[in-house]
Amino acid sequence: MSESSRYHPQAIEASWQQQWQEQSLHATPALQPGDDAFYALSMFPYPSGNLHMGHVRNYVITDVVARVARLRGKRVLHPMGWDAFGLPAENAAIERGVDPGAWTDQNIAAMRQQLNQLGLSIDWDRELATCHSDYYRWTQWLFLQFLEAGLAYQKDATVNWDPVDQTVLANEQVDSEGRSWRSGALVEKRKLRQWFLKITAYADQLLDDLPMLEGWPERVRTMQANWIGRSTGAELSFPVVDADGHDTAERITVFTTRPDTIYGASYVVLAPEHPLVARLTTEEQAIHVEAFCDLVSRQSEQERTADDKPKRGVPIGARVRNPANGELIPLWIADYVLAEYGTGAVMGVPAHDQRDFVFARQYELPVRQVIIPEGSDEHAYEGGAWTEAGVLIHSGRFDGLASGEAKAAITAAAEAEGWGRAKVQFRLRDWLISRQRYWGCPIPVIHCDSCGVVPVPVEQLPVELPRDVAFSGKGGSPLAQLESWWQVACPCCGAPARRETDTMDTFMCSSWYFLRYSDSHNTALPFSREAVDSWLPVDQYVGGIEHAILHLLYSRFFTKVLRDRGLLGFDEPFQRLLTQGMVQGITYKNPHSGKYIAPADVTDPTDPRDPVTGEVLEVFYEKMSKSKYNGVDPAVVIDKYGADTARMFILFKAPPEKDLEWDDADVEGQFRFLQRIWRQVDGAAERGLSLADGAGTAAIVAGALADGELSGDEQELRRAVHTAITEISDDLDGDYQFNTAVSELMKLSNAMAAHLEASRPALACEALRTLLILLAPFAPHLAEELWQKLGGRSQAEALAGSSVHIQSWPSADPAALVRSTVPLVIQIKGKVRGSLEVPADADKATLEQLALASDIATKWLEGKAPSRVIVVPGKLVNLVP
Ligand code: ANZ
Ligand code: ZN
Repeated sequence: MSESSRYHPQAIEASWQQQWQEQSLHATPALQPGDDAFYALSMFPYPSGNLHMGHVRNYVITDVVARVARLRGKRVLHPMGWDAFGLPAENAAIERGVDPGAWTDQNIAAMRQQLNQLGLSIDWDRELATCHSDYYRWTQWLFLQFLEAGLAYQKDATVNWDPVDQTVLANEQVDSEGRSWRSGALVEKRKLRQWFLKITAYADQLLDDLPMLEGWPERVRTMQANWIGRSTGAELSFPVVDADGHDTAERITVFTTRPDTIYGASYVVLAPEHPLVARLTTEEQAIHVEAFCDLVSRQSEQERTADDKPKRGVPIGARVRNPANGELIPLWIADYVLAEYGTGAVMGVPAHDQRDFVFARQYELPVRQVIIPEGSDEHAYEGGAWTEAGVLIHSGRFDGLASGEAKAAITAAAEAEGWGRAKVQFRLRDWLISRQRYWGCPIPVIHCDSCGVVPVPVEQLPVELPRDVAFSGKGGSPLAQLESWWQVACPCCGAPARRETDTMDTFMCSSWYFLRYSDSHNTALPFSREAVDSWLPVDQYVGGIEHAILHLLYSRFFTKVLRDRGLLGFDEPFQRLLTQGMVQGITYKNPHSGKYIAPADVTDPTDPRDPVTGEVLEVFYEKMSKSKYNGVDPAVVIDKYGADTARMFILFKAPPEKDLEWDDADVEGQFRFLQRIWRQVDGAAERGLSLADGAGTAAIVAGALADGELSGDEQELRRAVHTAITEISDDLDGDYQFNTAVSELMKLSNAMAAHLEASRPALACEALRTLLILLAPFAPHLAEELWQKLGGRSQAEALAGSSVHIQSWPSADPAALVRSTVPLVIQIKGKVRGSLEVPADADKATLEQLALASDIATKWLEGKAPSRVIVVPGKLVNLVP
């Protein structure tokens, strides 16, 4: 084989990338009314400077989606950008004295180049970086929209303070042990004035619209629903009584989802942080209460509420009156009641709530059953709380009601008698968006002693980050230390005022970037209504499950607020969501020392041992990470095999939403498959086949099919081609089963190996052409190179109008899928002697005639008529002499 006919990805990939770029092949088309628009979007990366396999998988999946949509005639928007604010740049500034902006831009340049090596069909003209002022001026503009709508406000809040990073953390950034997700430091509680967005005002909509998102994984919708956590119930008030049992002016209001159980309340319990605790604690209990509060303040929320942790508490000495039955019951504080949820107070109903049950057993509080299962006795709760619905007992005038009805009846009574009201409670809190850090989007307000909070006038945006900043890493935000920056005149009254020095949570920047892509060069607005409405909602969003809650929830919130401000005209930003699985690497671990060993240090993979101690190692697959030495560098794979092989492997190895185990042998396998395709197509081109031969395919096929002139090989080949079209089209519809699509390509290639050479040029050409178009989304460089070869063009010749990537997705010919002939086995006296191709629809008589007329019959019956003929249609004819 000549050297020129070998597959060398390194020789073709970079030059095709360059040519596509020069031809603007991936430019976003202008949309005309009635165009079929398709918006394919990957979650944009943080520019760490290094592309890892998780990124590669994410972007390759989206790229195939975008390429398939283009081939199917859609007008495609496939952009990319950078989630570029955040702590790493600032930490680099503190540790190494580099400028965060310059550091980030370098990383962006490096990653853009790595992305380009993958052959992604991205429209780089729409690239954005959230840290550039031409982007963040609009983040600030949008913040002012929230402020104007009354959806941004300041309040004092007990916040999580990371003493190492010197910043406030959101609850989600604190792990189950109360440590910072980033620095690992034990998080402290501090009271600080913070900015919030009122996402709770949209809690109902964010929940109620979830069923609309049919193209989202069920799991993600459930996670969002749980995060929002809507509970329907009531607030009920228990008057505090004095030592004589008379009502005082003080009352404790509890939130309950089970007002039907109020007759079973045997105590009321407050969160230790509840504001009434200090006032209501009696002298005798004071030291116990103080000690207990101190203990609880050192526990994390997770520790306090975990099901398997013991529930602890102390009585504070006071008593309250049950407003339903007048009973006097004790007031406690306990760790399992949280100050932040509901009213921070709970009525304890041990018979019907498991936590209360455990608590009551521990402190010998009464357990009184007030709900019984229909038709059962009163002791159903023994061993645990009865939490199901049932019928009320020991509940005075409500006895005999079903618990569902009783909820309504008791709430109505409470409302009528002034001791309660219906209440819907959400777990969702308002979104704390302020950060005391430099490398973020400045919050565009000014604080004036006489005017209060004054928005920075729109024409003064952006509020730019100053560059002359000292990064000591100590004492909070560098902006707060830069007097020259924060000292300004009040835009209202001109008096000396103070610029806000907090910056925004980076989730603010990522809550609207997908809108900006629709109109990324707009200098008058973040986006025009026309552009955003014509491209959005995003048709397919692809990203990691780690963003299942916050990023997606915040983006949905932004969308709804901007819709209500008249800035856009749709309810949900992302029509379909694909959460791709992890990329896992082979991992070696010494089970005794717990140390991870790099695969390169394992000399014999069939008997993996610790290179130092000789101990036998554990071997398993786990998400690739630096600390486990199990990562595979995309650049190394591309250098060795090319981007097309990397893409094919990633797509073939597992369905996109499942975890993928990186396996070198399988990568090698994909490389060999591409090599084989190269040989098949290149071989055909050398035999003189050209795309031009395909021109008459339709005519030939139509004529030939009519009078049955396609040879067996030609029929087989056509069937394989049209089966591949049918199956791959199916695999790419909606669910994106790329792995089975690649298997279908393999089957087609096998059929070509068997039948291509024996088929006439028009049919061979149809097969080659189809193979390359179907392959193009997966292995874009190889498909282009071979397409041009078959087209008789060299790489240097103009690509315009001829690229494989601007062809049309083929449609299957149903006639080709039908077998017109089938094999018929001929037996002589029950022994198989050969077979015949016969028309698939031949009847018994015809089959008998064909069998008798065959060479096999002539040879074995020696001209005599058989004594008996047995015909099994579709299978065999047995001739008995
Ligand atoms: C009495 C009761 C009786 C309750 C019963 C449940 C079962 P969700 O569904 O999560 O909203 N609760 C209320 N505020 C609380 C707080 N700040 N900390 C801890 N627990 C709190 O749960 C609502 C239920 O959780 C409420 O209904 C209350 O206990 C408890 F048979 O009230 B229930
Ligand atoms: Zn003022």
